[in-house]
Amino acid sequence: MFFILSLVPGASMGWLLILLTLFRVTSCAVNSISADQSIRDDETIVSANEMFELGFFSPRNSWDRFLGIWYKKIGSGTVVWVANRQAPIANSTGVLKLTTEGILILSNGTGPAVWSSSNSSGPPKSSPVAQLLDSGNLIVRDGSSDSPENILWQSFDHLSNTLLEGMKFGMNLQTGLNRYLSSWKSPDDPSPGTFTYKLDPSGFPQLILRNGSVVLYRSGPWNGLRFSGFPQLTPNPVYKFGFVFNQSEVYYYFELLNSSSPSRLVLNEKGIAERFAWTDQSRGWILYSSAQTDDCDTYALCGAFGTCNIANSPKCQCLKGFVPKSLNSWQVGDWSRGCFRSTELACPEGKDKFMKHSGIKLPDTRSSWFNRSISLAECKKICLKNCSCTGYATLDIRDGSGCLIWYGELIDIREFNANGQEIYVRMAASEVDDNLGNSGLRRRVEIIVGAAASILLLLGVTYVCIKRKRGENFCGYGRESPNEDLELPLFDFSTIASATNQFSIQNKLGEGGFGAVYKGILKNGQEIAVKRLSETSRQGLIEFTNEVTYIAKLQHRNLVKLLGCCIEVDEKMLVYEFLPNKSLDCFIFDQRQAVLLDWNKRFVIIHGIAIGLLYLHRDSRLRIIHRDLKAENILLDNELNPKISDFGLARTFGGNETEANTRRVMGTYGYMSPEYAIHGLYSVKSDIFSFGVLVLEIVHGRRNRGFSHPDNNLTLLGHAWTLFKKGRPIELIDESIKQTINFSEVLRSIHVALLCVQHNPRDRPDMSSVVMMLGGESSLPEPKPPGFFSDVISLEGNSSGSKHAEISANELTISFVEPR
Ligand SMILES: *[C@@H]1O[C@H](CO)[C@@H](O)[C@H](O)[C@H]1NC(C)=O
Ligand SMILES: *[C@@H]1O[C@H](CO)[C@@H](O)[C@H](O)[C@H]1NC(C)=O
Ligand SMILES: *[C@@H]1O[C@H](CO)[C@@H](O)[C@H](O)[C@H]1NC(C)=O
Ligand SMILES: *[C@@H]1O[C@H](CO)[C@@H](O)[C@H](O)[C@H]1NC(C)=O
Ligand SMILES: *[C@@H]1O[C@H](CO)[C@@H](O)[C@H](O)[C@H]1NC(C)=O
Ligand SMILES: *[C@@H]1O[C@H](CO)[C@@H](O)[C@H](O)[C@H]1NC(C)=O
Ligand SMILES: *[C@@H]1O[C@H](CO)[C@@H](O)[C@H](O)[C@H]1NC(C)=O
Ligand SMILES: *[C@@H]1O[C@H](CO)[C@@H](O)[C@H](O)[C@H]1NC(C)=O
Ligand SMILES: *[C@@H]1O[C@H](CO)[C@@H](O)[C@H](O)[C@H]1NC(C)=O
Ligand SMILES: *[C@@H]1O[C@H](CO)[C@@H](O)[C@H](O)[C@H]1NC(C)=O
Ligand SMILES: *[C@@H]1O[C@H](CO)[C@@H](O)[C@H](O)[C@H]1NC(C)=O
Ligand SMILES: CC(=O)N[C@H]1CO[C@H](CO)[C@@H](O)[C@@H]1O
Repeated sequence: MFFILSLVPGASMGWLLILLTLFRVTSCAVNSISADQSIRDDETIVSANEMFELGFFSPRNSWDRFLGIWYKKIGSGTVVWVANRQAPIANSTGVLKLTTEGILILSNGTGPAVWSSSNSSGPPKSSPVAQLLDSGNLIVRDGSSDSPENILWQSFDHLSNTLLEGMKFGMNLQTGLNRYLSSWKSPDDPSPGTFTYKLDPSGFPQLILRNGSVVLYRSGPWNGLRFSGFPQLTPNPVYKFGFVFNQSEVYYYFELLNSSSPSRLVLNEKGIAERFAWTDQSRGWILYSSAQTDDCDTYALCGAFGTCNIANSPKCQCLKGFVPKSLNSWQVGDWSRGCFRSTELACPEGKDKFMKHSGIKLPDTRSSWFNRSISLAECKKICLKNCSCTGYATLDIRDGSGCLIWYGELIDIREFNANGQEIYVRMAASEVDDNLGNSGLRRRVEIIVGAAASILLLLGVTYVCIKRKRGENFCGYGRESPNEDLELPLFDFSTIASATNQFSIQNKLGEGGFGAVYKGILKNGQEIAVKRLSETSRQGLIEFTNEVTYIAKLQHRNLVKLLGCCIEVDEKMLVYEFLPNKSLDCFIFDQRQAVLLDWNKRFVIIHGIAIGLLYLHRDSRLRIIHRDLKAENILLDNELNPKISDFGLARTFGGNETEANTRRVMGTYGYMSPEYAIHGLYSVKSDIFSFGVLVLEIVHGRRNRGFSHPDNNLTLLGHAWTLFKKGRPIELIDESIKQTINFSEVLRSIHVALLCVQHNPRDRPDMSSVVMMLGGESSLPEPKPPGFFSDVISLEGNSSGSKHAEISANELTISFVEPR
């Protein structure tokens, strides 16, 4: 290009453009090079369909040059393959050359090869060609067609961190070639990180994700429809998938349903296997699904013969007929030692029986044996004959055919709500009552007991808790129902009273929506925060138990941790970890403190809140709407990382039930979305609205509530939108941190926030898009005017305010009365 420019020094701009365009057209037409041809740093080749491009690139924040393949037509250059991952080239002098032997050699121009497609140089080939196919596969072929026998080498045999359509994720059993994903070290560095996601051929094959040599996650064996541990893998509008397993090869693959809407599987730098789907230019890539969704996906979390259920607390339980090996560590949440049989097997006598467990992820198959033509009945017989056999299952759940047998300990079992499968576990005959021992039946009993427990819960938690307390030191309801058994430590009133210095005023941290919060120090020195619910508090028993139930089940870096509770006659208290740096409002709305949170920290906080909220909305499996997100409810830890607190108003919503109507409008003015404040309609999109308000407050350093711009009476939202539209968004930034801003991050935050506070819930992005947009991975749509644009919100009440409330919004007076 520069060459052409220098040829036509006097040419007008129009001519230049034409010349450049011509040059581009001709250079783009190339999708291959032949022997002795090369690609320099400023050159690329492009697949015939223009979907993929091969050339040199630098990761962000880096000068290093790598040879790679990326999406050209879409996706702003998302890299899918890298050649010289471990040997970057320092200067823009790199050259990729195809030798007459059909070997690709990459060098820095003068030095030796930094990467090559093969070490052994065979005899010269007749007409070797390196070509970038429409699939994104870089092949070296000798011959005119790309039929398999002509292919000398292909990039699809050497995966980086991305699985594309047409790649085989697995093993060629004849050559031993195992194609696996390995993570980048960081987003800025494509060299191999510690994480790998690889087909393991021992026993019945499964995919195993490791950190170095440590197993982090296991897909489970293929069961005819999907991987046993990946229930989300179901027919979907984006891709078809399958698993090939015969004498010559074993691999997973997928096919796009619409080639203009690509999808890719990526092993990211944090060791999570994520699938992305392309939407359109404005929304870009979205996170479509993730192999690991919650703690129960952690390999062997519950140890041998333990089973994990994310809806239970604690998550881990022993399989029926098994008890914890170490009761002490089990009770403090270290389940790794697992469980052992209550009654030993009587193996050689052949009297053992099997207990059926349903709805589970099959245990680790590395110590398994299988045969596809053996029926389940024969499978049972084979298992009985060998004393080290511990369980069996069918291989293919579509027709119940085949036999899969485990030897030794059963490891890494979890329970699913849907799409789980069955396993038969060997037990001593006395443990299996032929009529009742069947766990399907047990399940039904549990459901009935569970329902009864819920009713009990409504009738009077206090009673149950106090009654329980005499026996064991746990706070929960209805021991019969494991699903509702929280097993949270129950604190004595006297313990808490002495820890908080008899709830002295010096220990008081503040007044929350439902009562006072105190700092306390337990005898062992641990600092705690105690939320003492006032007797007159509107948080009744129902809200209280809601909060306890929800928080106890949630564990996330960006959520505050509940340590226990205390329920005594007239007292209800929650005990949390103590976070020394108070809540976000103490910083951003306080002139003196504001400088302590420079832009960098604020951006970390915005991101952290987004991640926490994403977890609540999507990842926690419980799917929770917070309903009262505000600066006061964001606590900061020692490193000023945000932690979302106060789930008293949280509600779970099922997979389908994404919107609900409530007659009890609660929450805090200034953060409530229009449809919630006015119609009592809440959904995840109400939280998104609150999140948008919060981000604008973090940027601007003033509350939305009570904000009225002197010039035009606009709300903070209206003011922000107006500035944004005028191209002056930077004027929104808090004076005290102006020196520290990163322009592109500020702009992006404001832009995303404005999208979040759109009037129509449908126009607001969901949390996963928000996270992606904040990460700067996609272009953003133009925001329309926000909800509550120019209203004067006249009401100063909040969630603890009067029962009768009035707000005036958009010259409309709405009143709502709380039902009795
Ligand atoms: C190439 O990079 C090295 C190290 O970064 C530098 O010392 C050298 O001057 C560069 N050479 C050229 C030709 O740019
Ligand atoms: C190429 O690499 C060699 C050896 O690694 C080095 O000596 C030389 O300076 C490099 N050349 C450029 C242009 O970077
Ligand atoms: C080439 O040889 C090096 C060192 O002997 C080895 O690490 C590398 O894997 C080989 N590459 C290929 C493509 O066989
Ligand atoms: C992976 O292993 C490294 C080193 O062993 C460790 O520092 C890191 O925390 C591990 N990461 C995960 C996600 O397990
Ligand atoms: C294995 O399956 C693949 C894909 O269906 C097929 O191409 C191949 O011929 C099969 N090999 C054998 C030995 O059955
Ligand atoms: C495929 O996707 C493109 C772009 O997203 C869309 O325009 C087209 O209608 C889709 N085709 C089919 C058959 O769904
Ligand atoms: C599977 O079982 C069948 C029938 O018992 C037998 O003929 C076959 O050899 C077995 N296959 C393997 C691999 O053990
Ligand atoms: C039981 O199975 C194990 C593991 O496959 C095997 O090593 C052992 O020989 C078998 N024992 C008998 C008696 O078949
Ligand atoms: C969820 O919604 C889909 C489509 O609206 C419907 O077919 C399905 O039955 C619903 N599932 C449940 C559990 O309500
Ligand atoms: C702003 O509101 C005040 C009080 O409601 C009113 O007097 C004033 O005229 C308004 N200003 C504008 C510019 O609308
Ligand atoms: C600003 O933020 C963007 C996105 O996070 C980052 O790529 C860039 O390096 C930052 N710039 C500065 C000067 O820190
Ligand atoms: C900004 C700020 O207040 N930081 C404090 C957070 O908490 C730690 C531990 O108490 C203090 O050392 C910091 O000064």
